Parts: sequence; structure tokens; C-alpha cells
Amino acid sequence: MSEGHFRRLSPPGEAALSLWEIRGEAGLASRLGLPEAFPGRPRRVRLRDADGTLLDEGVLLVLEEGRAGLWRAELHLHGGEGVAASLRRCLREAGLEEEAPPADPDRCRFWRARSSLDARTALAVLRGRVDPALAALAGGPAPAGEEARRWRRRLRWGRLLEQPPRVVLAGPPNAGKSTLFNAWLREERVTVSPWPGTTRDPVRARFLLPLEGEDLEIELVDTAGLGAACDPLDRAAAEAACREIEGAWRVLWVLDASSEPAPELAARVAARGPGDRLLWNRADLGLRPGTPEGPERPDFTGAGGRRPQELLPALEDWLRGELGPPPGPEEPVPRGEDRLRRLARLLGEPDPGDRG
Ligand SMILES: Nc1nc2c(ncn2[C@@H]2O[C@H](COP(=O)(O)OP(=O)(O)OP(=O)(O)O)[C@@H](O)[C@H]2O)c(=O)[nH]1
Ligand SMILES: [Mg+2]
Repeated sequence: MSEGHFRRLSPPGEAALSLWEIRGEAGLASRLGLPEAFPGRPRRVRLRDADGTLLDEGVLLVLEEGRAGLWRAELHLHGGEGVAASLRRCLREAGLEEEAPPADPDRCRFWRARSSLDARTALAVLRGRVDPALAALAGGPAPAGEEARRWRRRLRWGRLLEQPPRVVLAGPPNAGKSTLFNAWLREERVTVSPWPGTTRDPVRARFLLPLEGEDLEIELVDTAGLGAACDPLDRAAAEAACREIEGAWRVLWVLDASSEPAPELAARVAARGPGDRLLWNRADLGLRPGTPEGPERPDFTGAGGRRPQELLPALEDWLRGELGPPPGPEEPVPRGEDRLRRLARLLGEPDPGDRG
């Protein structure tokens, strides 16, 4: 018969701390060599195995003691997998059985939040500030006017937080896309070379965009140059780039400022979406004569490779402009696919996919 149960509350993987729940009958604490602690009052503990070898130092928080002879506590230890293995061995030797971790997607979303806006909105859900607002919306008449507009904005932000907006760098070979990609990430992430056709497979990486005192995670994609694809490898690379462009939230077309793009590419750039932009890059090498008007006119001119600090603030302003103001602290932003789907239905919207 089992002497008690334990489960890991915090997600596995590399982390500074890990949280464990242990429960069993009264007297379990002393059998495990844990000190007495008053419920609700954290106490420092040294975790030792049966031979007295120190395994870790942490904090014990007794949650329940006495009710029907039950003892339930949280143990907060260091987070490495080695500590987890020692604890498991120790507890199993004492006759405790491990249970599956709680399936609590809202808590996991908060723990795994990658940006401050992500964390804030995930915490609001966890604290029960969003579901009552959704329930009230579902119970009342269909929202209209200003109220509907506000809820649509929250739906859009919920989606942007669930799946970071994807910004794709596209353009001909050798226009400096990869150099700009590295500069934007502030990291030498991909190979850059003076030979066209360096990038083949799309490369994705994420960065934090500052946004009104908070930040939002953006996915940046570097792609292969689109040009006269002669060999099958070039063609496959260009097709992969096109798929990225199709699935983008926004596209930044990167052209070489000093040379005329191929007509097919120029037409494609001119037909770009209203939220997409055109950059004339490598402008330190000179500009081609005559600035075109209309959709062929560049939105930005600069040198992503030589003077990124002059270009990046304008590019980030563009993204902020496309995003619009983030939701305020009191606004209930739905998180998780289920809530988003429910809200979309209440608003009479079809299904996810935000290019708006
Ligand atoms: N002078 C100058 N050179 C640049 C600039 N940006 C990139 N380069 C150079 O241009 C060459 C091509 O840069 P990449 O970033 O590899 O270009 P790419 O568009 O990724 O090229 P592909 O991967 O072949 O499509 C490299 O030699 C870079 O050092 C710039 O702003 N000014
Ligand atoms: Mg490249």
C-alpha cells in the first residue's frame, strides 16, 4: 500500500527552482526527515537521503495538517534534473508514489510566458479576471458598437500573444537580409557572405519588441533570396521563402538600394500588403538614380549591415504602429485556444488567422 503521493508542480526542464507537492498521512514529514513547520509558514529545509547525505536545501511549506489525519506540503527545491532524480529516489524509497503533474494549462502558460505582456495577460487569466468577463459576454446580448470593437481588439491581442506575430525578411539574394536579421537579434545567428545564395532554409528566431513600457515577442524569419532560380536547390529554397511570405504577419521586402530588382520581383514588391514595407538596403554603397513613386517607392532607406542603429528604431516603430496600443491592465484578454475560439464565436467571427 502506498505511504503517500508526490507530484511535480512546476514544468520539467532547466530552471532555477522546482516545486513539488507531497501528501500522505500525519507523521509523513518526520518519516521523511523533514522538520516540523506550521501550516502556511515557510521553513528552510535540508533534504537528506536515508544515509544522511545532503541532496539539496530548499523551502518547505505545509499546506494542510490534521484534517482527517492528512498532511500536505509543497517542497521548493533547486530546479536541476539531478535534484529531481535525487528527490524521486528518496520519496520512492520512503514508499511514496509519483502522480502525473497537474494538467493546468493556465498555470503553465504563465510560467512559460516569454514577454511581459504575455506574463501579465496569462496572470490575469490565472487570477480569474478573464473567465467571468467572457461568461458575462456569453450571457448577455451580442455586443455591438464600441463594446464589440473592444472585444475584437482583445481577441486580436489574445491571438498575437498565443502565436507571436511573424515578420518575414524577403527579397533578392545578397540584399543584406541575413545581416539585418543578425543586427535585429543583436546576435550572429546566421551566416552572411558576399556570395548570393548563402541562405537556403528559412531561419526563425524571436526577439522582444519594446511596447509602451512592456514588451511583446516577435518572430523574425530570414529567407533565401528570390531570384532567377536556375538549379533545383535554388528553386526549392525560393519556394520555402514563398511559403514564409504567405504565412507572414508582416513582410519586410529588402532590396539593394543601388540596383534595379528583376521585373517579376519588382511587381511583387509593388503589390505588397498594406501593412508590409519596402526597405532600400545597403544604401551606404549608393542609391540607384531616381526614386520611384507610388508602391515602388521605398518606405525605409538605410544600411542594415553598416548602420543598423539608424534603421532599427524606424523598423520597430513600424511594427508598433501595426500592432496598435497594447491592452490596458484592466482589460480581460482571453488566453488559450479554447477561450479564443469561444470569443470568436461570440463575436460572430470565423476562425483564427490575423493579417488585420
Ligand atoms: N556595404 C554594405 N554591405 C552590406 C550591408 N548589409 C549587408 N552587406 C553585405 O552584403 C553581403 C550580403 O549580405 P547577406 O546578409 O548575406 O545578404 P542576404 O540577402 O542574406 O543574401 P542571401 O542569403 O544570398 O539571399 C555581405 O557581404 C554583407 O556583409 C550594408 O548595409 N552595407
Ligand atoms: Mg541570407
